[in-house]
Amino acid sequence: MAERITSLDAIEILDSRGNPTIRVFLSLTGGKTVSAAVPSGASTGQHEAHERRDRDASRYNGMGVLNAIASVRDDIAPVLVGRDPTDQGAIDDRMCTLDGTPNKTRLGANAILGVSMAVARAGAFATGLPLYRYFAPSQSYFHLPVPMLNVINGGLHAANALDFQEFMLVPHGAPTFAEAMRLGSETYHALRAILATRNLVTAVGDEGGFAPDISDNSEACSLILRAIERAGFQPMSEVALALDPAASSFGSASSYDLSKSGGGNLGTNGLIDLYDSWLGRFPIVSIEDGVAEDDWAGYTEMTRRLGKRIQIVGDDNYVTNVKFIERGIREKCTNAVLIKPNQIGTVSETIAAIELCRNAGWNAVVSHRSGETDDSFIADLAVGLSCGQIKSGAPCRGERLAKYNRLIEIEHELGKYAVFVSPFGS
Ligand code: 2PG
Ligand code: MG
Repeated sequence: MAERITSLDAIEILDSRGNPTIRVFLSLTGGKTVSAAVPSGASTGQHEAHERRDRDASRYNGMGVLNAIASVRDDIAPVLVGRDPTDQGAIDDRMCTLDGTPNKTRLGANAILGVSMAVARAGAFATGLPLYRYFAPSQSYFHLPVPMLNVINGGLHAANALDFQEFMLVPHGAPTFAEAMRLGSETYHALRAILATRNLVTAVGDEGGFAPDISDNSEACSLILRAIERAGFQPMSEVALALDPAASSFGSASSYDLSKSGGGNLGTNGLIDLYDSWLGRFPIVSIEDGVAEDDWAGYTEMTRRLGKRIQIVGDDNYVTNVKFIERGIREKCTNAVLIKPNQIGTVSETIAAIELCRNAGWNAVVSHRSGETDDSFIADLAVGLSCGQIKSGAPCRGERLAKYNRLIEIEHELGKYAVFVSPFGS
């Protein structure tokens, strides 16, 4: 007999920054209970789906999620109990209609996404498939994503003077995902040793990367380049670099303030000139949010100038929303999109965003949030949808490793049906 949803519940748990978030429990007629937990961002795009917080200053500085939990119990559960969990599309649609607002402000995207993820897990269970395979049941070979490991944290993720938020390792010149993680981890440890020798702090930021007290953005790239060499790897062909400046956090439209790092004020073209000059100095293969989310013309210009040489990723400007990605495709703003389920609020809409990228010939990079949980949902999503890239922070801190270790496990389970190919042509 087909499984049906018998109950839905949620509790308030804490994320990796110690802030409340929601974990949803879903039970099925056969007695199985699955759960899912929702992450939370710091450098959020302004059009992201609404994260419902209580704003009750007497609890968790207003960040409690008891109202989102009430959405699950009182609004969503009554309409989903009795439904077939494999009906993901219809269930997600039903929740959106029930919410009735463009940005999921009434029920909260955190409540809706928690349920949507739990429904996907329940659907996978009901069909007897691992989650990644449930997303593509008739597929034999699955692509493991190339990891992007954020090893130096700045911007809103660390208390140093770096304006740029993420300096990532891309260990893509490896035969398997597990080997790529070894390259990444060994480079990470080489970086720690270099920082220690220079008496720089080796404490880590929100995503497990080091947060050294340096202020020169290019010095962060130099340190990583040195670490790649010290670990014994070939810069670029084995281990490359990717950046997420998250430019909305230091600028808007066409004015960028790099004074924190001593870089002065730059216009859009000046900022693109800076990136351009770095391409000659560092083995960079990808830049995300190089300009601010409202600088649509800036994205287009950056892609025109650099898009043949490197991957240009849009995050804050697209917020995993097909409406904005369609605009990006029309205006040739980027050639890749960052995919974060909680920016849009349902699994179905997340998949629609990935499929839109694929149809446009663009890359889709699945991503964690800076505030995370031990839920590894995005690992299965990246494999099931053959996304080819994932960013989940440094190879350090449990909530980051939950995703990478899940990928190692999936690769092991797939055996010869696991494919690891670099989108950066190594
Ligand atoms: C980003 C993310 C994840 P946050 O900007 O890409 O690294 O950060 O979750 O804070 O938005
Ligand atoms: Mg980003």
